Amino acid sequence: MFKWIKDKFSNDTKENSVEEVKEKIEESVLVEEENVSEELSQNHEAISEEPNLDKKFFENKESNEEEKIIENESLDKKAQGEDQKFEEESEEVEKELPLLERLKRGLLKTRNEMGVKINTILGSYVKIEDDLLEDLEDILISADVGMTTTMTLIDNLRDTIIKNKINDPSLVKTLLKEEVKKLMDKNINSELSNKSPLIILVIGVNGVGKTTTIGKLSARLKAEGKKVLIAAADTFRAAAIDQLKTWGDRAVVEVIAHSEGADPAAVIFDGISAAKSRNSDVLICDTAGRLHNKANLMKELEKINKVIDREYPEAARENILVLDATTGQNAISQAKTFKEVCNPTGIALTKLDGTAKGGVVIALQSELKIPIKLVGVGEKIEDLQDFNMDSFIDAIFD
Ligand SMILES: Nc1nc2c(ncn2[C@@H]2O[C@H](COP(=O)(O)OP(=O)(O)OP(=O)(O)O)[C@@H](O)[C@H]2O)c(=O)[nH]1
Ligand SMILES: [Mg+2]
Repeated sequence: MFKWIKDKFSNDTKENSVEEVKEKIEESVLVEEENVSEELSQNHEAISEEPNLDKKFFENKESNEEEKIIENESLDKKAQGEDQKFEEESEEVEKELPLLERLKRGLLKTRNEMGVKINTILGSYVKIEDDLLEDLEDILISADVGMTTTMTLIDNLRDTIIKNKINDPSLVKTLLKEEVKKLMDKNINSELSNKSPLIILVIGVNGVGKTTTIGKLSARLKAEGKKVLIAAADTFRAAAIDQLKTWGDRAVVEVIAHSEGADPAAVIFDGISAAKSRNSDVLICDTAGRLHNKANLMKELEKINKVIDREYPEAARENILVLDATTGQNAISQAKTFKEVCNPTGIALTKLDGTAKGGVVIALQSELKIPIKLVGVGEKIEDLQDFNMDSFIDAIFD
């Protein structure tokens, strides 16, 4: 493969053996992890610098026993107060993290798999040659970019390198990022509809993060000043309804629910009536992930769509397909199945914080042409972000 490069450049340009390159990658991943934990501990130190309670306690050792007991009690109280203050401040620091920093932290595992490894590989070559592109190919595949997308990316990159007579490995990453953006289609619309009234139907197999995403999304839309309502149309089990109500409480958003086993279309019907009478901007509908097979899924979604079309034709629609990034290429096959039975208008990709398989984003958007609209980078209410292609690519490649 890549014979052209072999012919073009001599093989003795490669400085390191494959073993040395592997060692370098491992080293740089370790260094990266150490840097991050050092950064976090510095943050914590900054918060807990003051006051030194142990020191204060020992300074009081001259006082009598009674005083000591009183002193101890008050120190205990103070320490408890400080602990609580510390926790609150830590949370504040977390909340105040700029969006980009939060995204970068959530994508750290993927970045170690891609950006850090790519830097090491590129640093180990003095010229662009056959093996360099093969090493890049391996990295992309191991970050779950997928075989088809990886081959297309590397082929396009090779063409650009030949066409522009590029020979400097340090330029390869910028070129690769550009190729990724082209393949993902810069012009695809990643924005969640801003229309009102809007119905967001949230679909996806079980456990991918539908309910959690609904909770986070309602809080966000509410913070933007929208009137939000949730319909608990996952009636498969009582716990699902309770879980949604808990999220509704957290986000301070009303949840329209029936009991376990009720007809999901009837819940949506009630949700629409409530949304109309309350003049809501957005109605978000949870759906069941346990539909076992495509025929059942199709039947249920058809019924729900019929109710929406009949009862709320004036409402704008979003069908958000939730996919779990930790399942890597499996997420692609789920997206293909859903694309056959309904019309997903966007993808919410969850659990990116827990995986090095974030490269799946590239394959999802370029192969299926469904825009990624939301990304989940943690379990907290504020860990849902709008998908911004440039920030995302910078976060995983740099
Ligand atoms: N780390 C992490 N965990 C997440 C994220 N999104 C969801 N989860 C977790 O994934 C698990 C499943 O989430 P749910 O929201 O219950 O998933 P669901 O799709 O509604 O599942 P069913 O109702 O069973 O179909 C929960 O433990 C969530 O906390 C995320 O972005 N990051
Ligand atoms: Mg659920």
